[in-house]
Amino acid sequence: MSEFVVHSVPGSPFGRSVLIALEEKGAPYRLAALAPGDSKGAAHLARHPFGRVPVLEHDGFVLYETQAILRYLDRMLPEPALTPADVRQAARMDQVMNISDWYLFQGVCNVIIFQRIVGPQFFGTTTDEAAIARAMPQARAVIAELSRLLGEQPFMVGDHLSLADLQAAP
Ligand SMILES: N[C@@H](CCC(=O)N[C@@H](CS)C(=O)NCC(=O)O)C(=O)O
Repeated sequence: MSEFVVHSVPGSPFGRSVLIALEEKGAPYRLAALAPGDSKGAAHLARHPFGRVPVLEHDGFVLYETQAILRYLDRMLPEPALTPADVRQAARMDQVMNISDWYLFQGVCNVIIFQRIVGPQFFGTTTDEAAIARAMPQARAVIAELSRLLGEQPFMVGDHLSLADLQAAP
């Protein structure tokens, strides 16, 4: 099996989802670390026209978009399976992944984590408390819904780790 290369900024939640998948699969991989801001440089834009991380490189195949990467890895490396065989559990997994993309990251993480951590630490910006306050209602709604779906179980879906956990946990 040839090596998987993950181009990502260390700490990126999307990048971490991919790294967890590779760990779970026991696959040979390496993190090609980018500095914050490098995602908009020419070298990375050649891999990802929208200037985001992560990007996966595998045997000449280049793929971006975290959900696409996670599903590629799960099909390419079938053991252990990270997609439930049960149709309804698989649908629930897809739902959690989209909640994570559309409501948790967009409008919550990209505001609150940027304002509190990424901006001040890497770009020298000051925290916009009003932007955080505006994001809080959506943050509460998303956490409440993910908590409801998780219930008292250790995993988001069924009795096993799935791609839903890999995307929600980071
Ligand atoms: N839809 C993309 C989103 C990836 C994304 O937004 N990654 C963030 C880091 S967690 C990023 O690249 N931010 C850099 C930027 O916005 O310039 C995916 O699923 O891979």
